[in-house]
Amino acid sequence: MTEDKAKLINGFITKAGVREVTAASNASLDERRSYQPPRCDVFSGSYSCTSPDPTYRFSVDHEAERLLPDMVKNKLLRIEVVESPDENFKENYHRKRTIGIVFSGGPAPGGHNVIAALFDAAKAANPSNRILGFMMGPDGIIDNQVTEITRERVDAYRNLGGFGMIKTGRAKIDTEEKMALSRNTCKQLGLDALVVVGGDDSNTNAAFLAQEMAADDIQVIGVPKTIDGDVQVRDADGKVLCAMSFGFHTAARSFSQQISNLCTDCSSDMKYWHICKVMGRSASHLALEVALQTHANMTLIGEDLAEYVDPDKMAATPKSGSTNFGAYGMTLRHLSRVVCDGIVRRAAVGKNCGVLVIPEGVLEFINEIEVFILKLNTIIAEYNKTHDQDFHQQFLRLEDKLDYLRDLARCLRQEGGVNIWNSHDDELFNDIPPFFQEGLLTERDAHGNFQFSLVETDKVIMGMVRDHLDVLRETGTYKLGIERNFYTNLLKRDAVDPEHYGPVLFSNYHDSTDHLLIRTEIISKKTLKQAIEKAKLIPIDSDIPAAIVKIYEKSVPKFKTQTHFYGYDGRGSNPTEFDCRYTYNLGLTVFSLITNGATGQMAAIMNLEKDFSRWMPIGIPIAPLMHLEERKGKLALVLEKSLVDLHSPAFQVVRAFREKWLSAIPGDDNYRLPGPIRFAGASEETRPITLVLNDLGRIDEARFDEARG
Ligand code: FBP
Repeated sequence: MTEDKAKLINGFITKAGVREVTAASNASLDERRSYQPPRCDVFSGSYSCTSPDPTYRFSVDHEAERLLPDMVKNKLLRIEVVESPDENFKENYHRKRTIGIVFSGGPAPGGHNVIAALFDAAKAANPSNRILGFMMGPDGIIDNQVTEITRERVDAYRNLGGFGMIKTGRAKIDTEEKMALSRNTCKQLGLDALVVVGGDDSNTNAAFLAQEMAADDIQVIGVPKTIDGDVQVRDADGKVLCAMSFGFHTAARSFSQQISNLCTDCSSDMKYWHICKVMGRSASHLALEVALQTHANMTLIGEDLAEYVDPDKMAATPKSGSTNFGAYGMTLRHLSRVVCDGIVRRAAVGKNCGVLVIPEGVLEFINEIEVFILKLNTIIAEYNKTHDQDFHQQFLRLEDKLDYLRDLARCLRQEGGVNIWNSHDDELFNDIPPFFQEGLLTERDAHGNFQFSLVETDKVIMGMVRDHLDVLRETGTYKLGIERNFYTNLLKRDAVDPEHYGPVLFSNYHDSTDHLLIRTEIISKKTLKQAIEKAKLIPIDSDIPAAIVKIYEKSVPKFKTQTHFYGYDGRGSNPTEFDCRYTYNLGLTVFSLITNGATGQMAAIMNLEKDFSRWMPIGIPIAPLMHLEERKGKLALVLEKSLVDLHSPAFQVVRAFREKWLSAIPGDDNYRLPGPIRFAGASEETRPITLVLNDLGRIDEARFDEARG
C-alpha cells in the first residue's frame, strides 16, 4: 500500500462517524449495563437474617452422614428482614470480610450478576470488604490464581452473558492433594467465605469444601448454575425449593428464537428437514422448553423414550408371570422408526419438510447405549486402577481402544462366568459406525460425566432414519402427497383425463382428501408403466403421458436435511430479564447467608415460577440432598441431577400437543414465534414456560384435591 493510501485510510477510520459505528460499545449494550435488577422484598432494607425452617425435611444418605458429618444437619434457611438489629448483629454484619468467588463448569447467562450483587451488597455493608475472583474455574483455587474484583470490572459486566470477567473451568477438587492446595489458598488469602457458582457436580464439590474448611471457619456457599436446568431441588415431601438453575431461561429462549426462524424458513421453501440438536448433557429440559416455545414438529424427550414399553413385545410375553425386560425402554432402531413415522405422515400431506429437535443427551436414555456407557465406564475405571495408568493416554487411537476391548472379550471368555464385556458386546459395538464408537470411548469430563456434546447424536439417529426411509421408499410407503388440484389441472392442461388415471395411480383417489397418494406398488417408472398398461390406459409399449411421469416424479420424496447444533451460542447469550433479576437476587442471597454464618448451603430463590413479588430467597442445605451415583465406574456421593418429570404438567402439555405440532394434516403448521430475547417490551416472557405450566398444573391439582375433600 502506498504511503498516501495508508494516510487516507487512517484519516477515514479516525472520523467520528466511523468510530461511532465500529465502537465495541453500543446503545443496547449501554442500556443493559445500566439496568438495575429489582431486589426481592427481603433485601429492601439494610439487613437480613436467616432462620432455620425445620418444616422442610430431607432424607439423608448414610454416606453423606459419614463423609460430611458437619454439613448433614444443616436445615433450610429462610432469609428474613431485620427491622431493628441489635449492636452485635450490626457489628457482625459490617465487619470486614474477604470473599472468594469461582465459576465452575460451562458458562450460563447471568453469572456476572451474581458477582455484581455480591459486590454491591458487600461494599454497602463495609467499603473495605473485598471480593476476589478465582480465575479459570476451580483450577484458580488450586493454583491460587486470583484477581480482585473492582467496581469498574463489575460495571463493565452487569447484565451481560458469559463468564468473561473471571472465566471458568471444569476442574474438580477431587483428591486429597487438590483439597489441601485449595484449603491452603483460601487460608493464605484470608478468606471468610468461598462462593462456588456451578451445577450439580460443583455444588457437590462445594459441600465437600465446606466440610474441609469448617475447622478454619471458612464458609462455602453454592449457587445453582447450568443452562441444562437439571439443578432443581425439592425436599423429601416434594415441595419445590429451587425450580430451575439460572441460565436455563436465556439458553432456551436463545435456541428457540433460532429454531423458530428455521420453522419459518422450512414452511417457506418446503425443502428441508431441519435437525436441531440442543444442549443438555443428560436431561431434556432445554428440549422441552424449546418445544413449548416453538411448537417444532417433533421434539424427542430422552426421559420419555426411557419409559417406553413396547406393546408388541409385551403382548408376546407368555402370561406365566415372567418379565420381558426387552419390552422396556426404546432401542435406537425403534427410535428411528418413530422419527420416520412423523416424516412419512407429513410427506403424505405434501410436507416433506419440518423441524426435529433432538436433545444432546438423548442417547443416554436409549437402552443399548446406556448399557455401553455403563460398561465402558467400568472397564476404563478398572483399567486405570489396575494399571495405575490412564486408559485414554495409553490407547490414543480408536483402533488401539477397540483392540483392547477385543482382547478383553477373549480373555474373559476363556475365564468363563458372567463377563462385563462379552463377544456379543464386542459384536454389537463393532456394528456401530466408527465415529460413534469413538464418541462412546471419549474421555469422561473431570466429574466423570459422559461428554455428549462431543458425540454426533444427530448423526447417529439420522443415519438410521435415512436408512429406514430408503426402505420405506422402496416398499412404497414414503411418498409425497400430491395436491388434488395440482393433479387435475396438470392433466387437464395436457389433455389427459384425470378421472381415468386417478384410481389407477392413487390409493385414496375416491376419498375426500386434499392430497393424493400414489399406490404403494408403484415404486418406479417401470411399475408405473405396468400399472397403467394393466388398467389398459395406454397400449402396451407406448409412452406414459408426460403429465403422469411428472406426477410420479413429484411423488418420490427426496429426504434433504440441514443439521444445526444449538449450545455454545445460547450459553453465551446475554441474559433475559428473568435471569438478570434471578442472578442478582442470588448474589444478594449469598451475601446474606455469609453474614449470617451459613456454610454448606446453596443460595436459592423459592417461588421462581410465581410473580416476582412472591420470590423468596433461601439457603438450601447441600449435604442432605446428596446420594450415591455411578461416576467413572465407581459409586460417588453427588447431588442428584433432575431429569424431566414425565408426570409434570409441562411434559403432559407437550405430549398432548404432539400430534397438533406434528401437523401431519394439510394447511399451515402450528409454529410459535417467540422472537428474540429482549430486555423490555410486552413480548418478553417473565419466566420459562415450563415453570409457568408446572405452577398452573399444581394449582389445578390443589383445586382438584380440595374439591375431592
Ligand atoms: P454445566 O453443567 O457445567 O453448566 O454445562 C452444561 C453444558 O453446557 C452441557 O449442556 C454440555 O453438554 C456441556 O456443558 C458442554 O461441555 P463443554 O463446555 O466442556 O464442551
